[in-house]
Amino acid sequence: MVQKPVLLTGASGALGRMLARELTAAGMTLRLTDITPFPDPVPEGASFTRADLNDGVAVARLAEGCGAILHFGGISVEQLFEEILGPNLRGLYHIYEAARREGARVVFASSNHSIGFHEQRQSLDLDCQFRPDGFYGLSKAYGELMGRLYWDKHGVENVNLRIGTCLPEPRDARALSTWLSYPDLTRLVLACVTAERAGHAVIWGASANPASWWARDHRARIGWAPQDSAEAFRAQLEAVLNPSEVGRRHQGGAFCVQDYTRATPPPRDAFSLD
Ligand code: 15L
Repeated sequence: MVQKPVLLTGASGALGRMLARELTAAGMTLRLTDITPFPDPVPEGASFTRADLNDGVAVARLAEGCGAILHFGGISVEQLFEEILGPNLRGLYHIYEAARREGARVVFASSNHSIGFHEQRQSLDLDCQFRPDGFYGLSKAYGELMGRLYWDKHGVENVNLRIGTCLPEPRDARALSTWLSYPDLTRLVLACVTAERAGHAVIWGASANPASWWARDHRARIGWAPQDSAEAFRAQLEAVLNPSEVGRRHQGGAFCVQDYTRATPPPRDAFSLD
């Protein structure tokens, strides 16, 4: 699978730029794409094509001959439904149709915001209920279920990375649980592309943080174990808390607070009344 080119969407975003650099350095041949121009010199071993995920023909063309699609494109923060709809829902369908045609594996940048309304004091397995904390998180749950459908119906392999907080360094108390270092993400993506078999897999995208809320996923199948940890930042970060009670209570943090209109907190157990 590694010998074939790999398509990377969202290449001009922070994670896309970092992956473009690191994956080509690791010997991968990349086709980079984004709706915005690539801001860096295109690394050796890569090419860049500007394209809109709404354009199914362009996505299909870009994926021709690819062994894997790293789907990091689309809106990456909470937005109005109409803004999310094109890139994150229709765009994802174009990615999966292209993968189906090419027999390519999809590595999907999902997010902890697909489960963001679970409380921070809860510990979750990969088969916990989706509890999206906005339209963005809902689009990530949809993306994971799209992967479920295309594996069950068409045998399209996919690995869904429920990414926590992927930054060069953690910046607040919540990230002591959610941080994913850049090197851990790079190793994770490499493992997803090179793993012999993936099926439909879900992996919590977080470093080896002792304060993690997340356990039990498909990392062994992919052959990945995180090596970094946010714990070294504890002293400087444990007092950096979200100003809102809603943000401190739930795993999605600040995303839960946006457009929140309930008078009382949602139930801790997904299906209970209070
Ligand atoms: C995400 O999914 C976002 O793309 C990113 O901007 C962060 O906010 C991250 O989650 C997080 O939860 O920290």
